[in-house]
Amino acid sequence: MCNDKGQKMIILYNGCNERGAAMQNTEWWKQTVVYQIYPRSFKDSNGDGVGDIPGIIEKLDYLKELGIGAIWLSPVCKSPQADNGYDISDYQDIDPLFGNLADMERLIKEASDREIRIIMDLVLNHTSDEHPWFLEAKKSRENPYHDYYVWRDGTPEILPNDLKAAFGGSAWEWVPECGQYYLHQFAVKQPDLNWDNPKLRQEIYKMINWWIEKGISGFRLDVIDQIAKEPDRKIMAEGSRLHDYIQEMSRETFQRADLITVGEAWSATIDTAKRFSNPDGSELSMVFQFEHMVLDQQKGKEKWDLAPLPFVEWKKVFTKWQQGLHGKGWNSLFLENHDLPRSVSRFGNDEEYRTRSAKMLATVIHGMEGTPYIYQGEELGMTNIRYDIEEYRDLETLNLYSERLQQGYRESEIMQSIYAKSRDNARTPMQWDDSHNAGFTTGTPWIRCNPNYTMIHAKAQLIEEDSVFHYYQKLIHLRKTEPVIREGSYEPFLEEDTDVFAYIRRLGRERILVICNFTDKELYIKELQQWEKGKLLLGNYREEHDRCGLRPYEAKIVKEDAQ
Ligand code: TEU
Repeated sequence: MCNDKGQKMIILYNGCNERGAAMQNTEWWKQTVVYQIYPRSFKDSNGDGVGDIPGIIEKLDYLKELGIGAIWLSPVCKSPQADNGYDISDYQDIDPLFGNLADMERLIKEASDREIRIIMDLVLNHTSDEHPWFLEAKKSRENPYHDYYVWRDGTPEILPNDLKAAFGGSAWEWVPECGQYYLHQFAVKQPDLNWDNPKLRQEIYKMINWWIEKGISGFRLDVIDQIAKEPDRKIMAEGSRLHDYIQEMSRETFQRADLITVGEAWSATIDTAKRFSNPDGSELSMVFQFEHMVLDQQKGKEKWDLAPLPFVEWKKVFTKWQQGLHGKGWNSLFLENHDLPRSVSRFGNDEEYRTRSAKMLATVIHGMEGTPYIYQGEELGMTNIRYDIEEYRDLETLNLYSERLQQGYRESEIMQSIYAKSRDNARTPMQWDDSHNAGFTTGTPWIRCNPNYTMIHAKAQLIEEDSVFHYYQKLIHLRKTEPVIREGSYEPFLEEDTDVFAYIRRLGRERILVICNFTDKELYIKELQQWEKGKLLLGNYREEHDRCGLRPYEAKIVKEDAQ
């Protein structure tokens, strides 16, 4: 059997891929909406305070009702949890915190019964330092696993170079048994794998194929642009062999089935994204790029160095990606994930206009070309949190706090950065109902619930016709029924306007306008007169009173059949 990329496909198992035969030649992942679950914060089924796989199974009907077609599951493999699962010690087993392999198999089956596919998070740049490969590797230079990791000579006093780790401190850690340093781009407990070793690469491919055979429909590839690092040249992302490795991995694994693959690539540019998401299928389906996520910080500094969002520039980043990949690659569309703050707190108004602005932000993203990703709780308009420093759990936040204190920053200033950008903003427990601990757990949650769960929760939103949840449901439905939203070209509208985000999508004779007011002011847009005859497909106010008017945080999608 061949897909439309002309590649041979082997259907390996009974699951969505086989059942959905009609979808096989249509790149199903261009037609679907993905929902990201951060398992530890989603739903706890056994009262230990940590979300788990049986908890996810309990909530599949909720996700079915929302209308999503796939779940991206943040890591559930065995892990000491130094970085909440992004430090894997066994790729082929489930961490007991989350359940066991039988639970995972049941999840795949139960999701498939509801036409929902499971996308696993593959962390291939590094393992845990407790992975058996690393336990062997650090025994001696002669150990057969030594070369699975990245080592450099030095002395305890002299580091190989001044490379820094993403979570603070040097990227090099000394191992006296070997008389060498190992590289860790992230925490000390996350040693980097050496992709230049062909045996390691084969072990990884074997493991990926094992998961494909279990019925996994795709993979999100953690920091995939960093696997081909060249630490001596201080090149961490986009090393010279990166695309060779991705193409080899794709040939040996992904191309054997009809999968979705999305690589996390902070370094991606339009040019590299065209390679990553080449329509010939030689690499991945798409990447997560972050250009729209790094503008509200001071130029050349870190995310903690806050700056107001340059709105017009932000819109232009979207235009660049929408136009740059049209017909030449594929975009992922998102405003949130488990590493980012809540979008309604960041780009909207999480007080008076929370509901309205959450819907408005959803409209901006879901009107574009690409595959939209919803992060758990985004569909409820969940907001950022402010904890005392002792209550934060994320190692990045905690390291930053002590590092900046040492550097002489004022505590209040550090806390402002943490309130705005800490990864824990997105990691508070999912708000299911207004019972104790938001219906997330019967025990003590691993991280405190956002106290606003008494007001913001799924139970109420499932009842309330006008809820953020139901608005997302409508957007997902619209994407299914309107080819122009899935495939149309993109053209900015009112590009220099400092209050309004608007664009036009075109496909054949059809065109739609997406227009969103990013302020709490009433606006009059005379250019909307040209759209007077159009039909309002969706809006976030009950009724439209004036085609040219935009109320606070109003969003509209208007469709017109061109003459
Ligand atoms: O994130 C990669 C990454 O670069 C982030 O750590 C990012 O720099 C940071 O969140 C922004 O401040 C991936 C995972 O998504 C993240 O959860 C992991 O901690 C990281 O890789 C290491 O595996």
